[in-house]
Amino acid sequence: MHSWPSPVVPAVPGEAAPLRLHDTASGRTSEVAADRVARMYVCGITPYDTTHLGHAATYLTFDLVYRLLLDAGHEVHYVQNTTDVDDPLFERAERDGVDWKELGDRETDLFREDMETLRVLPPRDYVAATETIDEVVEMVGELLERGTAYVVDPAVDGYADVYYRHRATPDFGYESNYTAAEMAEAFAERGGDPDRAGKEHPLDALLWRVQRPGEPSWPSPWGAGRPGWHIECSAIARNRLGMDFDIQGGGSDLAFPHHEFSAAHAEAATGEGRFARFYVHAAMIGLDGVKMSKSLGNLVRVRELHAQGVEPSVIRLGLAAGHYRQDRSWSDAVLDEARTRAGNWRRAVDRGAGADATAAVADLRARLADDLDTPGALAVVDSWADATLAGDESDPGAGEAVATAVDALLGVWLGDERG
Ligand code: 5CA
Ligand code: ZN
Repeated sequence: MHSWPSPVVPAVPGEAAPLRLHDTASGRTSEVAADRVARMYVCGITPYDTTHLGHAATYLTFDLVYRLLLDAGHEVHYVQNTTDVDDPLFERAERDGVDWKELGDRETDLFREDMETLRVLPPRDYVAATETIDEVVEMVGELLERGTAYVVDPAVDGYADVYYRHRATPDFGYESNYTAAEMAEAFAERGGDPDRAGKEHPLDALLWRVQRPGEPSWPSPWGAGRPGWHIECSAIARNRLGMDFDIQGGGSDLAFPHHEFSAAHAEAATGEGRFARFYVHAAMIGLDGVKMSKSLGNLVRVRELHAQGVEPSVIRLGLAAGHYRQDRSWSDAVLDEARTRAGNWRRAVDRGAGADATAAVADLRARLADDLDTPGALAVVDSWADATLAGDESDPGAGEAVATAVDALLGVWLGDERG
């Protein structure tokens, strides 16, 4: 399906710093040693109630990754999915009396608009689950062939669903590093079905769900049905990026089971080593201390803030005020601080001449390249703005240079307020 329009990313003079990121699997922060074409997959939305600030924070985090890779001279092959066929979508469609497909299409459109508003760089391949059923069917076939998947005995409840043997890869658990107890808890909480009778083990993950009454279905050798969740991202990523791609990303709530199983499925199907080199997770955004989620309903939506006159750069600055790996809350105080900051930066940039931009831009790059230290990066620009507003005019082209760097590297627009 189509992606969204790309903002222009200006080139930044000076030298880029190589990007270092924290990898959940190894627990280490190290250089992303990508080839000329860096390959990144980021899990997309389940399109039924978007885009809240938690979603925005996660996609903005990977937008920074993208921008830093570009700055370092890479081309980026970015792939993102939408989970446009899944239980929560059906439940919302049923509640609202709309067709699930229409709901998914409408919400995906809204998401695209929100991403464009926030000046998020679009994926090259934006892929709906419903577009890739054949890829899933093929991969489930590979897993069955290799003996790493099995069909549940239909005598149990009438449905011969296909499941993945969770221990089929020798190092299952390497991605999240969860203990068995943590796995059991997270699996039950995040879309798993530990109590489904007929499975060999409670942690085995659904690959193909045979059609239940009222549910959409597609043909397969195991009967009409629909894909499980993890196999979808596994197939979409592998078929576009290959194995051993650079970055698999998402929110921290996806570390287990979703990313663990996406990786394990692809590794078991191909026997070709690891799925991704880095597993990168953005922490959770809450509202006044409680995790923001569609199921809890405590949402602040991007489009509502924007409609209230909050400019996109202020949303970006509010979310970037904390580090991406730190759970944090949105609040009026965060919003006020971001507004004040955007105002200071704009006033400083508008002076034209200002404090030394070369040093500020180098420091900004260094902070961002160090595992996206956005609090440090904002502090660098704050100091430059403070010095400039205090009267330092030593660098005649400073305003434009800093505005360009802040635009390219942080996605923050300091020109005329837009939209
Ligand atoms: N479609 C699946 C991924 S394949 C999914 O998790 N969709 S989602 O709509 O529930 O979430 C989309 C992205 O937003 C995921 O990366 C998720 O981890 C992230 N996300 C959801 N809630 C929050 C939150 N409160 N804070 C930060 N990120 C969040
Ligand atoms: Zn995913």
